[in-house]
Amino acid sequence: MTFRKIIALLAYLLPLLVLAQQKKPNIVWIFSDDHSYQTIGAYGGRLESLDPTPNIDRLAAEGMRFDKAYVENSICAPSRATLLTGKMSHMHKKVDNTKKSVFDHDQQQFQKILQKNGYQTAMIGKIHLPGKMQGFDYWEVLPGQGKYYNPDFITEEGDTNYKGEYVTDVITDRALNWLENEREQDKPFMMMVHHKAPHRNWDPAERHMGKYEDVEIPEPENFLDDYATRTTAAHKQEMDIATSMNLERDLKASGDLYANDPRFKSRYEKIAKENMKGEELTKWKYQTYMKDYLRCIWSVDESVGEIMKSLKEQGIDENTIVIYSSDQGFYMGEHGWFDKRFMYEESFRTPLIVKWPKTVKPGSVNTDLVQNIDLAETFLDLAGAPIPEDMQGKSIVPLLKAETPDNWRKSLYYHYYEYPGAHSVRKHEGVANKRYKLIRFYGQDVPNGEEWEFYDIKSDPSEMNNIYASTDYAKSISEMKTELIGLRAKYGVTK
Ligand code: SGN
Ligand code: CA
Repeated sequence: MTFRKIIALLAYLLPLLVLAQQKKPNIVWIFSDDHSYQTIGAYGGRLESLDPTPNIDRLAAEGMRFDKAYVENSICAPSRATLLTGKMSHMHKKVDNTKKSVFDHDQQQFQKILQKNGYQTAMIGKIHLPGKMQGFDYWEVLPGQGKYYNPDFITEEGDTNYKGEYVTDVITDRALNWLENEREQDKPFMMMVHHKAPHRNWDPAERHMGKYEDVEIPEPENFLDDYATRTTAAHKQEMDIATSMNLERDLKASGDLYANDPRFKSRYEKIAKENMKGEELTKWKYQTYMKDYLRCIWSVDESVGEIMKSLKEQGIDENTIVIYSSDQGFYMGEHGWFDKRFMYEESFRTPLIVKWPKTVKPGSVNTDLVQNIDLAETFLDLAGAPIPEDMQGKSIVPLLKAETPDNWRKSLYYHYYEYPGAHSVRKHEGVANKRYKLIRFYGQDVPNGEEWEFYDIKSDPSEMNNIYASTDYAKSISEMKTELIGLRAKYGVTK
């Protein structure tokens, strides 16, 4: 080939290569802390009529809603470490929220691989993994849990304080600033917008205080659960609304902390005036908790709307995949609880919604078993980047294309480690498929060192009936035990 021809060929190929590079989809991953699927309108259920999330619902209407998305350890820092590494807690080693387990930032994480494969990466908001972030061109994160008001943020360069501002709004503004002004326009990107809300103590933005004021929030059917069939763990937890939720910090209705805050004046008056007790007080606590939680969600939902609007205005919405998910589920009064940690459905399960223009069928619903170990590989797959062998999930890209492989997983492994700890939930592991769930509580403060529960999710979706002792189910229980042993081996669980 002559020199001239080579030049001509290059002149022809180069723009195509640039075009191919640009065609790689952008990914915007909006995430929240402790957002239950029960409080997303698109998921239906008893709270749907409150219309809690119009923008997230729009995302679901334009994308795919995953109805069987789960975590492998229903707690914050481990879940985030799993999302970054694509590995189970015992593999990335951040098994609980305590300082005893440390997340080593030097380890492999999906964003580092994306970066090496031509993606710009940004992380804004809550990450809950102490230490400097790696693999991000831009990062601005909350220290630890962060604060709702006057939040501090940490960047590569140092700390910033946002005086007088509300955390969800700061995260949204910083994300929009990066999206509109800071990123390199000609490169594909992955932007993570990870909100603090609606984490405890559910402190809403001033502008949302009027929402739900005169509304009666429906209670779950098992609000007054007495745990009759359950083992020790459910009886001994410290996450029930009746006794573990406090009037001061959680409900902002007594004590000094919020005494001069006009947002909560009427609550203080009610608590001081009416001598509420027993069931009446528990029900009032539930109403107040739910309203504050839903008000916090409202800011997150606005954030989703603003980011979607910005993508459209920049003309990049068609080539941008938008994902909404959370670090795990949360109890909205089911079993009388708030918080998470247990392998029961409300906290084991988590929201997952994906909009992918021209690929995902708008308004579609997927019911395959997916887990938080899958997202890292999914991001790499979407970016056409290599997927390391030692990641433990599976890319959900085929599911997004409505092409679930025949050998897709039929069961999920779960393991919770933080005991003794906040809310006193005993250590447990378990296995679930679409029909049954087997849970083994073990270790400290579990009688005889081990207690089992078994649920038929089909006939008992609220998990009120532990049928581990039932001879009718002996065969299924034994099969699930075998499955548990198999999953432990598959994922390399040794403890
Ligand atoms: C804090 C909360 C707990 C919550 C943990 C973990 N208490 O300790 O209710 O379970 O965080 O949450 S608080 O009174 O300080 O808010 S997580 O999202 O980080 O896992
Ligand atoms: Ca959390």
